[in-house]
Amino acid sequence: MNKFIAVFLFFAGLIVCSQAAEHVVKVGYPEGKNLFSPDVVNAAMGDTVKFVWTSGKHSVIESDAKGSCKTLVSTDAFTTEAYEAPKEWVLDIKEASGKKWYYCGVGGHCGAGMVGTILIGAADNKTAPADGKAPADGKAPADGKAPASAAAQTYTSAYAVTAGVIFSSMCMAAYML
Ligand SMILES: [Cu+2]
Repeated sequence: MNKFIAVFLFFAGLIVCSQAAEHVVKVGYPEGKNLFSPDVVNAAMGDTVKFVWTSGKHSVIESDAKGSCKTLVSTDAFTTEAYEAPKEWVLDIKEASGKKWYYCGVGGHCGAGMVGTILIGAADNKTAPADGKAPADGKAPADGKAPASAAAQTYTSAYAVTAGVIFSSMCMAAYML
């Protein structure tokens, strides 16, 4: 393994990551109660959240607070009709940061906990360093400067390759999910 491979892997990961991700939220009754699954999604600007009705009749209505069953009063608020499965509805994330909450407007569902949250621009599961430097907690130099010895250089390469591989696979996994 050499630095070229590390750099290649890192940028491959970056390219995959810079593409918009699609987050799927199941809408229905998959686990013994009406719910959105997952009920919390981490999204970034340009991503989409695809709601997939799996069973029953449900709607997706933007609410005014976490866990709230009250419709957000805003011209930008999103809302759907009450659809029956199978149905798909896609929400585009146009904001750089913030939170969106939503609930199901079908009788009794929200009160029973059919609510969801979209966290936009929040820290998510991309743990690899964004600047491409090796992690500071390992044996690689914490300041990111070129190491003085060949042994240290090997460590830097190994960390960069590891970070590149982890970063790439996490991003690809996130992209494919
Ligand atoms: Cu519902």
